[in-house]
Amino acid sequence: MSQVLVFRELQGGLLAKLQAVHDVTMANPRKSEQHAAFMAALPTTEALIGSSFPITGELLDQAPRLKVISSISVGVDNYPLASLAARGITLCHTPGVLTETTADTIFTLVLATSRRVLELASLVREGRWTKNIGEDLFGWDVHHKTIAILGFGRIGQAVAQRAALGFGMQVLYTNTSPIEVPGLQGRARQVSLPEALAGADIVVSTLPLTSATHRLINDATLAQMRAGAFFINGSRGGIVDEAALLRALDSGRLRGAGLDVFEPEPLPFSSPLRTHPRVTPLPHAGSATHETRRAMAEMAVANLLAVLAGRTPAAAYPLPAPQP
Ligand code: 8YV
Repeated sequence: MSQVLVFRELQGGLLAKLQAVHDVTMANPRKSEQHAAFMAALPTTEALIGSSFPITGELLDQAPRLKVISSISVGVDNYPLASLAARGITLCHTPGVLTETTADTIFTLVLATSRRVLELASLVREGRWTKNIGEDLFGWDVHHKTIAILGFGRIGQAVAQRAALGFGMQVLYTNTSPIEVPGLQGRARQVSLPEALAGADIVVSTLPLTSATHRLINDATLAQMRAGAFFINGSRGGIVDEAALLRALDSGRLRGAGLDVFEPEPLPFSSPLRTHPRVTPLPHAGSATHETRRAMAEMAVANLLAVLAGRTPAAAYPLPAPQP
């Protein structure tokens, strides 16, 4: 029996599955009333499971018995990878199970932003639809346009399939190497970042947040985008310099932005992005369907149980080799 600390709520049944074999403490440190309990449990904790909370090297210093972190997420930017490697702590995550759902969300933002869905819905809901809509409310076509996908992992490839096979779009993508995606032969082309930015009507980020991608979307890269382009962020808020994005939107250089992620999150009430007329905002809902979040939690629990039982988990994240 191991000491397990659950730091994000688990759907019914999954907590009981952990409690059947381990000594489980539930404390979500993002909730002020539970933060002290989270910190108090760390010294004896052997396993962590949860998401959406930064586990720092300083926190790891408080958890000398920690063997494994099972993240209910595919992204691992909330974890100090080098510190985990140095301490021999296993990190598990949940790739694959959220790919299609997150790609659906991203393409929802592509369509909603290009076709100005929020503005049109507000017209109806606020009782302002009193005549046929005019050019001032027209959107822009998505079908058969060119989309650039920054980052071509599972989610980027799933977005490409939706774009090319569903909407007849030309796909440009950036990646460390060319990738053949089923059904996309000849419809998707690997290009450099400048070529992607200059060549697309719609630029989509599915990039992980790393030191190399932090603030990648900034004044300089936004200036490389086509005038009238759209930018969609379905990965991490830290990839965008939000002040630069606002400048590009206010100048009209960008026709619109669809944003599922921000920095920080939740998006502060004071942020101009919250109400900007050219922005379609979502609350980090990429994987937020009943089916997918259940599948993610089930995978994370299975990963944790496997590691604690001395078995190989389905999805251990490949940590960098410990530095000498
Ligand atoms: C997570 C995410 O589902 O998987 C990720 O990396 O960003 C989200 O889709 C979220 O952190 C809740 O677990």
